[in-house]
Amino acid sequence: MRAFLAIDLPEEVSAALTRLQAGLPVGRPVAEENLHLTLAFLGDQDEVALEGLHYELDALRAAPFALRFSGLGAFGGDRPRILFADVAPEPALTDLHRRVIGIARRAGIAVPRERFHPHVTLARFGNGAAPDVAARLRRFLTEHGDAPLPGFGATGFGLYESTLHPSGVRYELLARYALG
Ligand code: 3AM
Repeated sequence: MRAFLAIDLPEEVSAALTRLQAGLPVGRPVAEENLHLTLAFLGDQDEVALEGLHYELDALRAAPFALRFSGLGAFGGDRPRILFADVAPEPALTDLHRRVIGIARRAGIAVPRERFHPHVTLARFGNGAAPDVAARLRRFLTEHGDAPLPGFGATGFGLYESTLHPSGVRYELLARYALG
């Protein structure tokens, strides 16, 4: 199953992000219940590997920490693929990311070496937005890129299974790990 680890967002944060999405004229918005901050994408894993990982993550001890947003951004350059809310650098988050990647590798999960850019995906544009869509997205970013968003406390993260359905992606929480 396709799995990933993500920090959950408090309801007031998801609600604020959803209000922001409502003004977006282009792209496929991420459903409110699917908004999350990916800590690590684990790819396709069998149950045995995930059970081993779960056992190790359950034993992880880390303190909760505060996070805040630092504006909106897009991945994909001239042909944007993703609109996201940027998460301001936070050493405790970087450290947690590093630790869960280490734990996953020790559990036999080959996590790709990618730079960790903490973000919450707000909308997707497929393989790359066409020029007119990209222009409307740029206008949205100019107008709303600095919109204030509530900060929040990261108090835990979840192990999720991601499945694709004709109606869209569905995330199922498999396990939750509390911080502190
Ligand atoms: O929503 P975000 O951007 O946080 O993009 C996928 C999503 O991240 C990412 O994992 C999260 C849960 O699906 N993802 C999906 N496939 C991926 C891949 N092959 C991937 N990340 C890296 N490599």
